[in-house]
Parts: sequence; C-alpha cells; structure tokens
Amino acid sequence: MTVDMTMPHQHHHQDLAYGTKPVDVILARIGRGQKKGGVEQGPDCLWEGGVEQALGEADITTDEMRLVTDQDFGLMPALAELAVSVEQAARNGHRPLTLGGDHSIALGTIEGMLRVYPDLRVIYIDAHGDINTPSTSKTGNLHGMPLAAHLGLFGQREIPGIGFVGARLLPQQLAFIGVRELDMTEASIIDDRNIVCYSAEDVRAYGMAAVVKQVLAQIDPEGRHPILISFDVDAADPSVAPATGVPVADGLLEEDLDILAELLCKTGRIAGLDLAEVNPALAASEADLARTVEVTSRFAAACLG
Ligand SMILES: [Mn+2]
Repeated sequence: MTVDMTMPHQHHHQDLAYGTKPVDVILARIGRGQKKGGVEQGPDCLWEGGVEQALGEADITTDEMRLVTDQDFGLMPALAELAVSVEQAARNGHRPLTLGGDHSIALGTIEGMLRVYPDLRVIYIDAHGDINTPSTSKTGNLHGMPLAAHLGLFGQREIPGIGFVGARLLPQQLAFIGVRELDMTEASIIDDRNIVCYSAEDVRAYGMAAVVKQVLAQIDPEGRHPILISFDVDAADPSVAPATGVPVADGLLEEDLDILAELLCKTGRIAGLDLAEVNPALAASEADLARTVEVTSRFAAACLG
C-alpha cells in the first residue's frame, strides 16, 4: 500500500461554517447540582425574558426546542438525557444552545458535543473552576465538578449514575476566562495540567481582546476546531448579573462580555453555547433580574450571531 505524503492533513470540520448553522434551543430545567432553589426556572425566564427576542433581532435561525428536567427522574438521568439532546442537535448540523439551570448542565453539554466533535475546544467562562472531585469538594455540589468528570479526574463509581460521561476531554482542549475564586486543590489541578486560565484580574490587566487572542492561540492555534462556550453568569460582576447563586466580586464588565462574544463569534467556529446559573429566585429586585437576563441574552445573540 502506498501513502501519498503530499496529502494535506484532513481538517474534518473546516468545510462547515458553524456560524451559520441553525440553533436548537434546549431548556435545561436542572437545579439539583446545587442546593439553592429557583435556578431550575432559569431557562424559561431567560427564553421568555430576552433570549428569544435577542436571537430574533439578530436574525439567528432557531429550529428545534427541547426540554429536559431533573424533577421527574432526578439529576443524573436528566444530565444523561441532556447529553443525548445536545448530541442529536450537533449531529443534525445544528448549534445547541442550552439554557440552564445550574452549571452541572456542563456534564451533559460537553459530553454531547464530544460525542460528535472529539476535537472540540471548550471555553469555560466562570468565576469558579468547577473542577473539584467528590473528594476535594467542600460542598458536595455537582455544579462544582463537571470539568473534573470530563477530564477523568475521579472514578465513575464515586458518583452513581455518572457513567454516561465518557471522560475524554484533554486538558489542552479547555480554557478558562473570568475565574477568580478557586479552591487550592482546583488551582493545583489547573497548574499541574497546564490548563489555559485567564482570571478576571488578567482581563483587567491586559484587556479582554488580548485575553481572547491568547486563549485562541493556545487552544486552537490553527483556528480549525469547533468551540463550545460554557457561560456561567457569575463570571460577570455582581453589578452586571446579580441574580445568581454564587456571586463573586470583581468580575467581568458589560464591555468585557461584548468584546468576548464578538471576538469568539468572529472565529466562525462557535458550535454550541451554554448559559448557566441565572436564578430568578435570588434577584433582590425586578430590576436586578431584568439586568441579569438582558446581559445574558445579549451575550447569547452576540456569540451566535
Ligand atoms: Mn460554573
């Protein structure tokens, strides 16, 4: 057998223009990855309160609408079902937009995307690392563990029902933006594995445009990989997005989010988007909730536009 060494490398996804794929909306009414009530109402609140309108105004085509809830059979079956919904959307050539829900949704969304795009890149925008294992977690809350699960940092027996996660994410497929509250064990996991990580302080020091450029240069230097953006609203400053479960001071500002969304959208490779941790029950006022929903909706439309 002869091998033609002049053949260029096959770039499987290069022919696909992710930016123009229709969007499938998944309402993930999932709140049992943490203990504060109300976050399971986030998806409906986001969709009806601003996301639908923002996508429409940006002329983004939406196709299917799916619904997943953890109320009937519990958290793990809901997350396994979410993985299947995301997988189906991606296989149909669509971009899954998952509205959470607490950030345990990333167990389902990243899994679903990896089944279709093994070479996926994940840009995780969050105040927290969400990279605890059951043994390092101080709270035992699953919304703080999805990345550790995908990286295979703990045994599947440690959490009953998590067997649907293939644990096939490599550290070099992941980058953080906006992090500012890491447990010591999380910080060493990120350090030891050389995971690309830019804090909110880095964003203030270098500017968001420089940070995005660095992130893309580090996780996708050839500019050819599909990207999942997993956005936790607590990445934003509490003055920008107050209606969330675990707010942390000194976060990203509105202009940071605008630049972030614009530059990621410009890559043409956003293959999916998660919106997590909007909790309408934790808003101190109608105005606080409206601001949180508005900022999140604008971010979504700018990413997918
Ligand atoms: Mn999170």
